Amino acid sequence: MIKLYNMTLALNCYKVRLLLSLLKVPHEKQTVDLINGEHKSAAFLKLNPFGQLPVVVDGDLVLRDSQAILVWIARKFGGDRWMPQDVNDEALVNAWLSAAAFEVRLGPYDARLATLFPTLCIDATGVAQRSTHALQLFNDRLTGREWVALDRPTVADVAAFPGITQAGDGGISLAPYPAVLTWANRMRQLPGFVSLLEDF
Ligand SMILES: N[C@@H](CCC(=O)N[C@@H](CS)C(=O)NCC(=O)O)C(=O)O
Repeated sequence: MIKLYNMTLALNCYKVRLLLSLLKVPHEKQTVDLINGEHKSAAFLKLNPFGQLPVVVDGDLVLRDSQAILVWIARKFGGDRWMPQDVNDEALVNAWLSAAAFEVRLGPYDARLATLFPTLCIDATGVAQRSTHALQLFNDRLTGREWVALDRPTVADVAAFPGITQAGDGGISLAPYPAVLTWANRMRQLPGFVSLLEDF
């Protein structure tokens, strides 16, 4: 069975839990105490030399990085519905996965870290401006369309959802971004959706 090294409040872990739940993939979770530095212990660094969550283990496969994990789960358990095989569609999904890992990470995700877990935030300078930049890009993209990358939900939506929707934890309001708010509610209607704090 797949094992997810996890911390409930860590948004990169939530991305993975969300897709596991949407695809109803059986798995077990092992909590890693990020707050007290367990992710920098020798035992954990053997698993992931980057010293970060999430990590997924499935037999011989040890996989880090939430985007890579989403793609792997999508392909292995969801066919090409959540991660398309078509080369153009795949490229679009990859482009928005990168936006989740970069613009969202440096904006609302880091704004939240700076507020809730200051010791885990590498550089909080300019997070407000970077949040505006990231959220405006997503709002523009989602204006007149239902999903981030394609005309159906993909891993790009799953990757973007946690950092964007928890922006309020970092004092960033989503009110100026109506298309983002509508998309977030659409995500919440997906069968199998779980919220950040939901145990399943
Ligand atoms: N690119 C990685 C980033 C992982 C990451 O930043 N994880 C956070 C938890 S959400 C972490 O482990 N932070 C502790 C650290 O970087 O020391 C991913 O997308 O999984």
